[in-house]
Amino acid sequence: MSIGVYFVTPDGCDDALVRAALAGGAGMIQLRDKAATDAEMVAQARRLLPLCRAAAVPLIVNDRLEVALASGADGLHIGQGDGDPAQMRAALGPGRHLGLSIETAAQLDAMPAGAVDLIGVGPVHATATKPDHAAPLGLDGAARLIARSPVPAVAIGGVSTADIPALKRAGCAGIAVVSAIAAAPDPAAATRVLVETWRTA
Ligand code: TZP
Ligand code: MG
Repeated sequence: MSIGVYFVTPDGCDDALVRAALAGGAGMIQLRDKAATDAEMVAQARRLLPLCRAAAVPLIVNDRLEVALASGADGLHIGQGDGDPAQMRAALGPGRHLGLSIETAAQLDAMPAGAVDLIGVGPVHATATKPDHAAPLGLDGAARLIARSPVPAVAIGGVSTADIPALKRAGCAGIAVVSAIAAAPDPAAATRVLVETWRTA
């Protein structure tokens, strides 16, 4: 699996930001919004799905199984506190993607076989985007988890272009970012730089 640049939305994300990430070549989009209601997330996912489909890019919903199912999104991404991956896998049904956040080797060892398509390994660095994040792994710690993973992995948490060569060498399927795109003055251009850096690393 090659994803390249996986854009994870900030809370209250404007659709235009997702359009920009798609225009810049993002390979996967995750709709993550800790503040929105389920109904708002379903509505936004339904608006974004045709854009993602036109770009042949999967749209994944963070945390909320019901939103993923009601919107017809391509999958779900859950954290360690969001339920049993095997149950989520069964509830999602065949053909939908399931992602899981992994912060430690113990969590990776506890991951049920066959349930998860992709892990998000992190945080690589401390980040203000997720105030309750676990201890940062650093590039070496992230690389060790990526090497041990039975499924493809993306690295997340304060990731920037400077991290890309080491993460690609570690065997990542891609990098997952919020701020590197969302906080950039030109999000489409920032995505393009990340994609190109990934491609040539
Ligand atoms: N999970 C671990 S770190 C993180 C998430 C959702 C936030 C990543 O955001 P940023 O701005 O790319 O550091
Ligand atoms: Mg979660």
